[in-house]
Amino acid sequence: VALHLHFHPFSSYCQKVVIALYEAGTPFEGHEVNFGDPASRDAFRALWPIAKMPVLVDDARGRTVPEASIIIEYLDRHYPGPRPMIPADPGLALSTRLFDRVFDMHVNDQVGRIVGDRLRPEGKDDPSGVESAHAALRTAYGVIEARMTGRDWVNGSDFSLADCAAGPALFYADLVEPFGEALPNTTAYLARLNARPSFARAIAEAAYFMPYFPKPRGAS
Ligand SMILES: N[C@@H](CCC(=O)N[C@@H](CS)C(=O)NCC(=O)O)C(=O)O
Repeated sequence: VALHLHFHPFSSYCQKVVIALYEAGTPFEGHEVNFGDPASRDAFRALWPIAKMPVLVDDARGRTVPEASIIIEYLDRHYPGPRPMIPADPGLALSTRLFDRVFDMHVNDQVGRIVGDRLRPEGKDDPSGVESAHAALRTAYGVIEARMTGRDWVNGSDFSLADCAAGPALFYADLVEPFGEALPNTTAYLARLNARPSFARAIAEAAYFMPYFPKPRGAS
């Protein structure tokens, strides 16, 4: 195969790309990055000095592509699936990119702040940072709840880049800041995502790692 994805099955940004690959039925070889192993970490850093997963290497075109959204746009252009992940209509393309940003920056990265704090050494935690991440999540939930009124996917009927971003982001967000009963559209949207074969497969492949999901400080 030409496409090599350097990734980890438990990583939300990696799942985002894996969903797009499964949606298109594009063959690829996965290479698990292990940051705990210096050889794996150094090899990954040599590919992309920023050293954030995922990174796609395309042997056929001689390109190394980092950043989940950029990888999906690259796949859309060179290895297209049955329907584009970024729609041709300019208005819909803009909403797709906007909600891709909302799910990455205002959901996924906020979850990362909360979960990352759980891994900090005793005394180095940041309760006010965690509190502001929870507040940012609640604000983002309001934007998502409004968008998902009367829509199955972010753009209505067609699954897109924004839904690839939404799946892992909302899956983990609901674990750290549960949606509760006030967000029926978001709750139904996550249920649709969970039932989508591409996302269900990505989550099933990560299931073995769930016991390692960091628990809140003080929880046993
Ligand atoms: N903006 C990047 C974010 C990627 C990212 O944060 N990846 C995490 C895993 S979900 C990572 O590699 N973390 C390792 C680290 O921060 O050292 C993208 O969209 O691909």
